[in-house]
Amino acid sequence: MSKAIEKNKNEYSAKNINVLKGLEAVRKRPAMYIGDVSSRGLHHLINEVVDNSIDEALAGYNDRVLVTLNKDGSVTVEDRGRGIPVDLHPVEKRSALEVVMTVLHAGGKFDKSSYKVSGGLHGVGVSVVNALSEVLKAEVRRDGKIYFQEYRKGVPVDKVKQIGTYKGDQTGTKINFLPDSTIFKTTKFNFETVAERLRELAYLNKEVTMTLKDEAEGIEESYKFKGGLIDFVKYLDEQRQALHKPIYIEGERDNTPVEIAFEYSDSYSENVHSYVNNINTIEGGTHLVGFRTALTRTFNNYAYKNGLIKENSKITLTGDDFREGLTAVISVKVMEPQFEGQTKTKLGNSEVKSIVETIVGEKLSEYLEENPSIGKKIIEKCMRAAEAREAARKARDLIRRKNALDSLHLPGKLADCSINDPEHCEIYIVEGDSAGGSAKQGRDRRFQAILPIKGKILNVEKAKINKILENQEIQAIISAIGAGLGEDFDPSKSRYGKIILMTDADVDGSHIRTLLLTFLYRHMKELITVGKVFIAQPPLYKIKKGKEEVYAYDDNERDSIIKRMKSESKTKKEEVVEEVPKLADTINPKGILISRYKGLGEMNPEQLWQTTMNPETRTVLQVSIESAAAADKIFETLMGDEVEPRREFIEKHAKYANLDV
Ligand code: 0RA
Repeated sequence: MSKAIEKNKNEYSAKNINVLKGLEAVRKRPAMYIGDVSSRGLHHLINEVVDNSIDEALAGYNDRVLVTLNKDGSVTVEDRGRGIPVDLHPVEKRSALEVVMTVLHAGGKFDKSSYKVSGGLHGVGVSVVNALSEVLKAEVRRDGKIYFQEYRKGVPVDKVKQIGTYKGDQTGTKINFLPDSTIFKTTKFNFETVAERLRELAYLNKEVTMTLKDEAEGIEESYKFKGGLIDFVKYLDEQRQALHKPIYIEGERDNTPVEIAFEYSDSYSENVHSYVNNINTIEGGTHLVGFRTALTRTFNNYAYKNGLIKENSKITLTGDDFREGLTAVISVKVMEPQFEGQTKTKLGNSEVKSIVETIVGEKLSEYLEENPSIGKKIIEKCMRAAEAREAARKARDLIRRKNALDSLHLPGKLADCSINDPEHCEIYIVEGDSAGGSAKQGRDRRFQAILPIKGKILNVEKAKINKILENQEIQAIISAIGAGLGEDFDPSKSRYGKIILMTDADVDGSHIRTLLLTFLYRHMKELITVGKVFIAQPPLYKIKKGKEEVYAYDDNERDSIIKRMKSESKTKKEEVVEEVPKLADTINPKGILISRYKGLGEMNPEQLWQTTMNPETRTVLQVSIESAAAADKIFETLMGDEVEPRREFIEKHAKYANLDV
């Protein structure tokens, strides 16, 4: 064997060891790479592959992405990009395809001159998907040939092989993977969750058609929006009355393309969604600051120049006035994005602020010169907002003077906890005084506080801010949490580390929960983005057989408990017969008593503690915003004026599927 070959061989095996180490690291601590191993992390696998296909689209080489949820539980993602390169990688000494699929962060090693998707959990690389898959198959069409490689838990089964040729010039990549069930808590994909992301990507990349197929259900949906962000804004405002057609701004400076669509509607809330390299920057950042600054300055200049605000008038329009009723989508592409914040979804690059500010300033001024009637309408709307803001300030001052909002004067109904360490304290906001009473008795008073809420709180989606602030229940929530409200809201001042909503498992209960969530979402949003809001899960059934008493939290669990009890009865037949009570109609023949809890009030304090409040044994669902746009849409649909879309929505979703609760 010649020296050169020997050296290569050594190099090759050294690389192999590194690869195995890399894959092992991912499998050992998957959460480091994909956030968690719940349903959310599972769905990140699809996002990761799709992001790569979208990268090809951004580079101008792909117009179609097809995602298939297969019957065997695997997922296939196909695109019409350039195809992952297959030639021998000069440094790694093996096929580039194998490198991309097995080496962590190999994407970066291929001088792809597109915009990096490295925000939050995105951009970790397809090798992470490979490492977390029982089986992954990659098929590449490139230079007239079809190449293939298969992997098990990230390790190649064989070398990259040519398995055929194709006619025409349609290059592309097809990746099929089966998530590793020993890693993920669940391996069941949710059609709606995947659809939500593909729809979002279709709005953000108007040239791409996204298709989602569910083979088991036989459903297929395609998303393609010629209007791009304009269509996105229209969709967000579907159930609001728009004041004008969306305003569209597009421009590029220093290699940073900026695209924005916005409109004003009759709503009181602001619905602004920002993206960097297709990643939803839920915490905002410099691109958003640039947009807001330009909006305020340009509209104010326009208003004064055209005599819409008199020089001597008392009204000054502030940033807040231009935000009321504003629906906007901002999408920028940044070469080296820096992501900051709690969830790494806040753009930090300072240069982006002035880029966006300049582009919006120029283009919006031009637009207003050409569309004076729309300009006038918007200014008038903002003047009304300024007046309402003044009224709200007065209302707030009035209530403040009564000390109704501060935490020095806690609401009488609140049973506070005894320790004074927010991190370890939690507050249960409970529907109804009777359940509130049980919760107060059942709780661990050292760290659990209880705030009972009477009936349905105000629908904040439909009320003006002064009405919201006058509402007693809302005042109680604000002062108990103690972190202020709206612009003054400071999540670090929250008196509790967990805000847990506990409502009945019926229609009214779910309505009250939605009202509470809407309030928190609109006025204390950071509590949700930092993951402090939870939903308690009381059991739906109590199942009793003899001395054994178990709780079931859904119908499936109920059925499997009954099945187990029945099979146990078969083995001890005589004992069961003895125990069958006379009231046979409430009890099934095997002596199993099933009672359905209608409300929290039906449980005594001890039961409530045991099933729903004991941190050792309870389940609480964390409310998260995977996509702020989807969350907005949910609240608007559930709380808005129109009845028909709400009915349709509830029928379709039944639960808060998109909120990922
Ligand atoms: C590395 C380099 C290039 C493209 C890709 C990877 C790529 C990855 C995936 C994953 C799914 N679809 C994909 N398509 C492409 C650049 C290719 C070139 O320069 O020709």
